[in-house]
Amino acid sequence: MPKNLYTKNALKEAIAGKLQRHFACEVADATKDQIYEACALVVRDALTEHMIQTQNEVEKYGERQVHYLCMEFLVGRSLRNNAYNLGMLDELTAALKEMGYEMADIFEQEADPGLGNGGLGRLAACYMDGMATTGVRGTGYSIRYEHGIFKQKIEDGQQVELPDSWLASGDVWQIPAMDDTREVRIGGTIDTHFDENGKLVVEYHDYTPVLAVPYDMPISGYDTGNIARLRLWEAKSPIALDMKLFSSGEYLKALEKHAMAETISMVLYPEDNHREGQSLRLKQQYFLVSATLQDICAKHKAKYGTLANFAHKHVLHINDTHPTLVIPELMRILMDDNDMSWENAWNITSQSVAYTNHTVMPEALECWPVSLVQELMPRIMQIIHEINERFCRDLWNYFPNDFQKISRLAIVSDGIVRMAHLAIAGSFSINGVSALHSDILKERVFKDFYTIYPAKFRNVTNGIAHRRWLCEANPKLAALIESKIGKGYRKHPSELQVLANYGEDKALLAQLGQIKRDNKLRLAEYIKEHNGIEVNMDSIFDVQVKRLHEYKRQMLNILHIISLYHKLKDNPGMDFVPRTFVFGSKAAPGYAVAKKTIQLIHSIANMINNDPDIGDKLKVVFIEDYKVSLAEMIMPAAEISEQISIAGKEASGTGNMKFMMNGALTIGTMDGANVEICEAVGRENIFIFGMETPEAEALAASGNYEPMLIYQNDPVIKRVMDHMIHGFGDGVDYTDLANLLLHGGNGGPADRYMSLKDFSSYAVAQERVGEMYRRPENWNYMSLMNIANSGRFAADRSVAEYAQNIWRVKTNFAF
Ligand code: GPV
Repeated sequence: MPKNLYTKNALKEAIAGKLQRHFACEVADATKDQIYEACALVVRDALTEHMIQTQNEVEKYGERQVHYLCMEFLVGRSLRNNAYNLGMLDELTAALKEMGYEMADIFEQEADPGLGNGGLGRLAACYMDGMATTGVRGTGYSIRYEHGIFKQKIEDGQQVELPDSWLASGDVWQIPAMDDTREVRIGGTIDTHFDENGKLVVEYHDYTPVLAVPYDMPISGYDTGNIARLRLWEAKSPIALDMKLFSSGEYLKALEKHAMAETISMVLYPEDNHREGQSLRLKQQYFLVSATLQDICAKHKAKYGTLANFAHKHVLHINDTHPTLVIPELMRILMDDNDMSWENAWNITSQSVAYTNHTVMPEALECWPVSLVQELMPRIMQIIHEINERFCRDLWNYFPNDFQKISRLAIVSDGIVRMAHLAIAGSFSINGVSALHSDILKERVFKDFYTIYPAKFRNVTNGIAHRRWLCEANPKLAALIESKIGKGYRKHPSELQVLANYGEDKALLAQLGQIKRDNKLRLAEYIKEHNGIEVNMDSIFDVQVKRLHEYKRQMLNILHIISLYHKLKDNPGMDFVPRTFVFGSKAAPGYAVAKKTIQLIHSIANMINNDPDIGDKLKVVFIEDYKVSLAEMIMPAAEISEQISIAGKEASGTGNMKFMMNGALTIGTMDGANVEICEAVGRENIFIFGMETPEAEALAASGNYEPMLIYQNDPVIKRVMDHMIHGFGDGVDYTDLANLLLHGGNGGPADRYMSLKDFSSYAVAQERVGEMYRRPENWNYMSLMNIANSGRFAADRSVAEYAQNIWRVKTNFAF
C-alpha cells in the first residue's frame, strides 16, 4: 500500500483541495462539518481506488466469492476506521491539529448509521472488516433504509421513538452504481404453461415493478488493498405518473404501485430477536434477495456464458433466515430464465447456500403464511411448494409412516412456511454462533434434521472487529499493549496471549488501572453532561448495554440494585464498595414489558440517586440512545460486564467479547459465548453464577417452577418485590411487572426467565465482585488476563473459520 503518500502535508493539501472544490471555501472559513466531509472525501478516494483494484482482480482471476446477505449491517462510523486501516490516522490527526482541529471533534460530525438493531447487524459489520483484512473476496448485501433504527429519547423516564435520518451526512461513503440497477417484481399473478417444445413458460401479469438501485460502501481491511464491498439496495419506482391516465382511473392504481415500491426501503424493522409477520417486511426480504441474485447471476453469465458452474464460484451466506428466499429465487432464475432442469437447479442452489442461525427463541423463528407469500411472490410460492413436496418424500425415507414427525419437519404445513426448515433443506451448511448454541441446535432445536444431515452442522463462534473495538476505541490501552508485545496482534490477534507473561509486572498493572480510570473519566464527563449525574470515580463501573429483552434479564440486575439499596438504607455506615450501574438499551416500540422496564430503571435511578443516605455509594445511570458510537466510549470505561441472560437463550453475545477485550471482568451465566470466555480466562478470572442450561431447561419444562415460593421464603426478595408493588415514590405503578414475575401473564408462566431463581447466586457473585475490587492489583491482574485471552474472539478468526470450513476460500490468516 502506498502509505508514504499519506504524509501530514500531503493530507493537509488534499483536505484544502476538497474544501475548495466541494464547498468553495478555505480552511479558515470551513465549518467542522465541512472539514469532516473533506477528510472523508480524501480517505474515500484511497478506498475507491482499492475497491476498483479488488474488483478487477476478482474479475481477472475468477476467484470464488462470498456473498453475505443480511437484513442489517450496523457499520458504525467510517472515517476513523478507514483512516486507521489505511495507516493514516496519526498523520491525519497531526494534519488536523495544524489546521486547528481535534480529530475526535471531527469524528463526531459523522452520522452513526443505524442500519441494524443489535448483535446480528453488528456481527455482519465486524465480518466485513474481517473479510477485507484476511483477504476474502466478499460482498455484503443489505437494504439502504432511509430510516435506520429509531432515535431514542427519554421523556419522564419513558422511551419515545424519533425517526433517524442518517443519510444527510452518511452519504459520503456510498457510491451509487446506477448501471447495476435491477428490477424486482412484487405481487400480481402468474400464468405457467409449456410451449410447443415442452419448455416451461412463466408469464407475469399485473405485478408491481420495483427498481433496486445499488449504493456501494467500500469496507477497508487493515494493512491491505483488499476491499470488501457493502452493496445497499434502494427501492425506487419506475412508474412515471401520467396525469392523462387520471380520467381512465389508471392514475390512482399507478400512484398506489408507485408508493408501494418506494416504501420498501423506507424503514428498518425495529424488532430484535422477534418476527413481525408484516407484509412489508416480507417484501423487503424478497427485494434484497431478488436484486442481489439477479446482480450476481448477470455478472456471472457475462463472464462465463452459463450458470452451470455457479456453485464453484459463489457462496451465498444467509445471516439468519431473513434472506432464505435466496433458495427459491435462485431456483427460479436457474429454471425460468436459464432453462435448467429442477435437478440441476437444485444441485446448484443447495451447493451454494450456507445458513447461520442466530437464535433459539421460538418467537424469533420465522414463519410466513402461505397466503401472503402467494400474494406477494406467486412464482416463489409455487417453487417452495415443490421443494416441500420433494423434501417430504425424502423425509418419508428417513421416517417411514411417521406422519407426525414429517409434518413437524415439513417446510410447508398448516398454511405456514417455516423459513428455518427451508434454509436447512436448501443449504449445504448450517451453523450456530457459539459452541453451546451449536450444541443446542443439534440436540434440541433441529435434532431431527441433525440425524438426517449430520454433516451439514457446524459451529463458528462469533468474533468482533478487534481493531475497531480495541485499537481505535481504546487507543491508550492499545499503546500500552504495543509497548509490551508490539503491533503484531493487530493482524494476529492470538498474539495478545503474550500479555499473560506480564502478570507480575507491577508497573504494567498500575498503568492498566490508570488507563481504565482515564476512560472512566471520559464516560463520567459524558454522564455529567447528558444525565446531570455526578458519579463516583472510585466506584465500580458496572455496565449492562444491549437490547432490552426479557431473556437478557435486565430485570435481574434491577432487582439486585434494589436489594443493595435496602442494604444501604438499613446500614448507611456499612463498609460498602461503591458502584455505578450503567444501562443503555433500546426497546422495540411494540414491546410493552421492555418499555416498562426502561421506565423502571428510571424510577429506581431517581429514588437512589437523590437519596442523601446513599450519597455516592450507589448511582444508577441510563444512557439515552445507545448505539455503536456510544458503545465505543462505554466499553473501554467498563469494569464489570453484565452478561446475565438465562442459560440456553443467548445464542452467543458479542458485547461480552468487546468488554473483555477492554479489560472489564464478566459477571455472567454459562450462556452463549460466556462459556468460551470462561474457558479462555479460567474460572478465577470471571464471575459465573446461576443455573446452567440443562437445569434451566429441565425446570422450565417441568412446569414446577414457583417463584411465589421463593418470594415467601427469601426475605431479601420479598422486600424487593414488595417495594416494586408499593412503588418507588414517583407515582408510577409497577404491579404489572411484579405480577409478571410472581404470577405470570400474557399467557406465559410466572417469571418465565427465572430471575428470582438465579437471584441469590447472582447476589453472591456480586458480593465477590465487591470484595475483589478492594485489591486493585489483583483486579488489574484479572483484567490483564481477560485482555490477554481475548484474541480468539477476534472477527478475523471467525471469518477464517468460515472461510476454511464453510466457504472453502483461502485467507491469509494464520490460526
Ligand atoms: I435472530 N441476534 C440479534 O441481534 N437479532 C436477531 O434478530 C437475532 C439474533 C443476535 C443474538 O441474540 C446474539 O446472541 C448473537 O450474538 C448475535 O445475534 C450475533 O450472532
